[in-house]
Amino acid sequence: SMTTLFISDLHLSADRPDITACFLRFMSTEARGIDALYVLGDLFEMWIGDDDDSPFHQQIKSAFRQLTDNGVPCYFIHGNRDFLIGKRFSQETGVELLPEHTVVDLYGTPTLLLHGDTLCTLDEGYQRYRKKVHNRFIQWLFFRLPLRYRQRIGEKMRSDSSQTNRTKSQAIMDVTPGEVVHVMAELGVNQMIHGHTHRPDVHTLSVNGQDARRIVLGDWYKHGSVLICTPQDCQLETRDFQP
Ligand code: LP5
Ligand code: MN
Repeated sequence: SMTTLFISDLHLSADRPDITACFLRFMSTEARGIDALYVLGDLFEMWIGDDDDSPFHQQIKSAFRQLTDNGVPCYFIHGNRDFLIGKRFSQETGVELLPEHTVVDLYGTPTLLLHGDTLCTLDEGYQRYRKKVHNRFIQWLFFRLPLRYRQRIGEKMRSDSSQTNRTKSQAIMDVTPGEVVHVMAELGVNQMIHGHTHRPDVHTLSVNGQDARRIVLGDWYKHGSVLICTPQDCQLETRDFQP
């Protein structure tokens, strides 16, 4: 019905049944019959491999499978928590994995879609770390470990990350304004949609002398968060956990 929905940063986990319930309701109600659903990363709190087939993961995967079977195209861009989502997940769900920077035609407007972590160029520690964990060989080694060990490594990385984040400034944790302009100019787009920073907003800016806009999606920590785009406009909305 001429609607495209964007979500990101749900950080789904078995520990947060409130988020899961809100997401499952979203999938079985307002996501039905739309033109497309885009998930721009951090769908999961963490992902250590497609072989982690817990009942919780099965529940989430079947929600995507039902939607794609109903004819709604679903797309996913990796976040910094779930960059290990792979082909098997895609086959099981019917969700198409897109490259980290993807330009789509959003009702006539070329729009760059990305998670947003690549725009945080002042966070040098993170960018160095990112390069390592995106390395194919390091990932191959990681996947050779039993699931339990990967789980433990993931949990350790999570606690280290929230520890170091406390000492980082807000400017370092946000996108670098110059990088936003640079990336948009390079790809020749006037619109960008991303998540990661958990600062939902619509920013206007100028790229090569043209009006541009950057839409930032919200996280699902206290409520659901969705960007609703129609041929007319895009609107950020929230969804209560307890409707
Ligand atoms: O995630 P969040 O919100 O806490 O902070 C992010 C950045 N942190 C991360 C780390 C993830 O949270 C951990 C996810 C685990 C995934 C599953 C395990 C996969 C293992 C894969 C092995 C192939 O993304 C944080 C940013 C913040 O966003 C804001 O943008 O600042 O960045 C960091 O905390 C990174 C530190 O600054 C640098 C840590 C250096 C550690 C180097 C270890 C390298 C190990 C490589 C080999 C396994
Ligand atoms: Mn993120």
